[in-house]
Amino acid sequence: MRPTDAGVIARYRERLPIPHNASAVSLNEGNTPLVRLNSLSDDQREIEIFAKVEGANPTGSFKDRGMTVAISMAAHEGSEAVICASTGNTSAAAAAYAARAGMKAIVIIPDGQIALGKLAQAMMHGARVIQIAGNFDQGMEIVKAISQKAPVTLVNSVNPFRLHGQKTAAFEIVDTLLRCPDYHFLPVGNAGNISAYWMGYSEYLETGDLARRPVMVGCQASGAAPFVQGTPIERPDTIATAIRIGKPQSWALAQAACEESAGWFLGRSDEEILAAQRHLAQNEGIFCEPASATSVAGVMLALGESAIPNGSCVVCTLTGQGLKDPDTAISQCPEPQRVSPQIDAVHDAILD
Ligand code: AN7
Repeated sequence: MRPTDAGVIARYRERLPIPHNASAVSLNEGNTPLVRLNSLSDDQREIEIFAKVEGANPTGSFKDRGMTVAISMAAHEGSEAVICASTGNTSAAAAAYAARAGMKAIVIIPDGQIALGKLAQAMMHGARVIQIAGNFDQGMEIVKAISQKAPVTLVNSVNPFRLHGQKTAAFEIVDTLLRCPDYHFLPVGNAGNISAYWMGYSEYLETGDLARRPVMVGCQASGAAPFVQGTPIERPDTIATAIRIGKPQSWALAQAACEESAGWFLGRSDEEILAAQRHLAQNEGIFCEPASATSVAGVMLALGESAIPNGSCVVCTLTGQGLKDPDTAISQCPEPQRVSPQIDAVHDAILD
């Protein structure tokens, strides 16, 4: 593959609603690793568990798949500026792809509730960063209103091109496994991604590339679990700031994905989410951000409840890279030992 042939638009263009004369604004996103989780797979029960490692995307999250399509279309339509509300990853991706397209990015973030790496990305890519003394849901209402009256393109996942880009992750999973997973677990915040995966699996079903679709399991943080509670919530709270969302924009689509697939939503506590994050880091060598570990915490719960039948193939999406949130990582690990710079001192310390 030549470098110019990489990226989700180049690889799946015929399945995306993009005019032939629109050029791709791409950072060669997609084609992310599907890694077998050996510590959770069970040979005796013939349960195979895979992680789709979306942190391997150019800006470190799955948002790049949707952003390449949304920004390419915004550029094609002559837009000079894009806007989004974000818990962090959307703002990082919007800022990067807008920079590549020569467009202005405006990002609205909740004050003090965004992981440091994501803030660094938005700032470094030159976005106009506006912090509001409110949460993501309030930011979402503001950007929807502004994009109605100002000449800026909204690039949150209510922009349909975002979901079309993100559905390519489902295509890649099927193209790699050469089969349909039986179960697909993923973290749910604003609910765009679960809707996009369902769209992807459904399109493969329509074109005969699949004979059936997986059961979709949406995993939320207990403190920010509107789908589990069955109603939007006013004050979502979780250490997994990426999914600190109480009023998901793609509610109906996500609900439909869950119902049509005979799936379910589940909630996991912050402690369980962090335990899953550490488990992946320490047993699989995969460093994902806390929100992403929610899908694995969900798989662990389902395995414990025997909700996964023997012989199942399970995929969980790890939506973002662990380096995005160094504070949360460091705060749950023992401090590095300090010793004097002498052979004996270091020797004693490591044998301790
Ligand atoms: C790592 O960046 O909503 O259910 O503004 O960053 O499609 O919202 C991030 C969401 C999961 C939830 N994992 O996906 C934003 C934003 C990570 C995320 C989700 C997000 P959706």
